[in-house]
Amino acid sequence: MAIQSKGRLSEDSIQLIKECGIKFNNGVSKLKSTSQNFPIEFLFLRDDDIPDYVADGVADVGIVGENVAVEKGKDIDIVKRLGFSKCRLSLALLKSENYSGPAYFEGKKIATSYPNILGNYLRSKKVKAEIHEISGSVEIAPGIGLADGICDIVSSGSTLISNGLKEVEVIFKSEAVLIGHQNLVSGKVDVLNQLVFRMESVQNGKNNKYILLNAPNEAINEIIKILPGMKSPTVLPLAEPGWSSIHSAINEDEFWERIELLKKAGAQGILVVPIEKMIL
Ligand code: PRT
Ligand code: ZN
Repeated sequence: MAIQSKGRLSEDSIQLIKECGIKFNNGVSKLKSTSQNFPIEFLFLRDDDIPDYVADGVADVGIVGENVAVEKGKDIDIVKRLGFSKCRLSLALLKSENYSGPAYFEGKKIATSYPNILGNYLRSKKVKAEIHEISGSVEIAPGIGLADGICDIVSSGSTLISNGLKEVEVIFKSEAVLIGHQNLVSGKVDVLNQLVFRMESVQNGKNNKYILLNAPNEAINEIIKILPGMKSPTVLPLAEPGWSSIHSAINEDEFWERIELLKKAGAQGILVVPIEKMIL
């Protein structure tokens, strides 16, 4: 497995692998490391090289930003979206410019490190613009007269603002992805399936909370409707007659809304605890 040696992806990639229970030694200057408890070896690389290594089969899988995976255009599979390092690839202009829509870029010069993704976008909008490929410091290009606009990665947007730019179009949304070689031998497919299963269990755990609450017995049916749980909630009698304790899992996205409904239905003493892993 190829992972970024240092940079925005490396810490979260290593954390995910460790949360999957895979132990390995990641010393600062290491280029390679073998897990002590899972049949996998890690290569620590620059992110730009990861799609090539995976396409060539030097690495079987890798973790890379989707922006890099797609830009490189190599024959690889996107096996799983990993939910971290979220960002977007956007077009931006000097803030003094009047922007009317993608046709603004007709005949203009755009600086970017993503010529392929940008080229596809411009073709889809039937806009002909000159793509000026540069490998870094893209955001200074309009200010120094090198280009009319830029196409670059944006996360908070503060880099654009501090360079006097405004974001006018989002052309691609990205997050870290697990990529795989297209023709893995069957033994390696089994290992990859185990790895994906572990990653999904970790992600499901993060997306859900374990909830425990007390309720009068007459409220149980209504509470069960609000809290469907993995199969159905656990209902245990409390020492106090006429009361029960109800346990279930609840999705992070619907959490606050459900809590309000539970309170209205008569739930009391609600406890919410994190789930480390969740096997569905
Ligand atoms: O050394 P190596 O080649 O391995 O790393 P790198 O410097 O090429 O990449 P790195 O570590 O900076 O980014 C790796 C991946 O992280 C990218 O390919 C994206 O998928 C993802 N990512 C997430 C980001 C950002 N957020 C991000 N904000 N990559 C870059 N940025 C830069 C962007 O280029 C711009 O300069 O941050 C600036 C914008 O940030 P905001 O918050 O000011 O908008
Ligand atoms: Zn890079």
